[in-house]
Amino acid sequence: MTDTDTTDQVESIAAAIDAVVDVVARAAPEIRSGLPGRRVAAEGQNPSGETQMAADVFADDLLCERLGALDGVGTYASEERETAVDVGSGVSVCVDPLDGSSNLEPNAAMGTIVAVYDGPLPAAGRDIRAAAYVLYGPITTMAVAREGSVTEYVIHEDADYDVLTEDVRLPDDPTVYGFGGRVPHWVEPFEAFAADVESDPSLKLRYGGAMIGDVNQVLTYGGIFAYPTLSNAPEGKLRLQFEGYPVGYIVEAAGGASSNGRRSLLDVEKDDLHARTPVYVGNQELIDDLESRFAE
Ligand code: FBP
Repeated sequence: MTDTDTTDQVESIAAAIDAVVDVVARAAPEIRSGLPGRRVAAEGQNPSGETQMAADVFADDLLCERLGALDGVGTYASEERETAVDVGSGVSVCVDPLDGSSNLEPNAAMGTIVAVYDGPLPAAGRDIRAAAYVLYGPITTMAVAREGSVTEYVIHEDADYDVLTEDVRLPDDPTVYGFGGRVPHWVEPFEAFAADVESDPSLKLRYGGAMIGDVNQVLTYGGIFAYPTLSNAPEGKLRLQFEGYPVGYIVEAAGGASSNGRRSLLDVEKDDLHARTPVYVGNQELIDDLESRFAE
């Protein structure tokens, strides 16, 4: 909440967040059970020029309908649509309906990411009031960050959900890392950092190709996830409003750190709804080390 928000505004934002989280949790089993027949490319591309799967479109339509119907939600935006949809008045909700949908064909983990902003889109990182992700792994779980702490839930097939862990914290001793992008496209500061990480005997590679799966490993075991700046794509691959801000907010609320290479992801500002950013999240000391390489 901002310093100028009145008690009524604070309460209505909190109620909107409760409702958004509930809708996403209850939609998760439906999204999951809708996947088997939708492992095929849809006709269009998303605004970032990537091929959409039928499952991306299905999850986006379902979440737009359900979240857009909530009192207290003013705007719905998704990675799968060019422009935001005006759905009433209240918070702005940004969704990546199926993060890592290229994992559908090999049947590997995927996620749904949601960010709630108190302000118009594109929002600033510090406008974020809550973020959550669903992880479709062997079981369906959901991590929700709000007011500086993260709660993990298990979502059952009947769409009920229970708390698994309150106040999720990154372990102090990191053990895993996962870095995206083709290695020949890594730039020198990141290459040097990655070489040190790879030769550290306390760390091992765990990369699954869906950010939510990879970030959840970092939350569970401690470590670092990166989709770095690349020589052929200086802003990397991931999108700030839909992926960078929410994942940065979640990892910071769990006691970790986030960065675009120079500053917290929450302090990165871009004026395009679909802007990209390099993403580095994990234990504070690893992010500090990473940032020191880009400062040299
Ligand atoms: P989508 O949102 O289009 O699924 O792309 C995001 C993503 O799948 C992330 O979840 C993941 O970290 C990254 O792309 C993987 O990219 P790559 O295939 O280059 O490793």
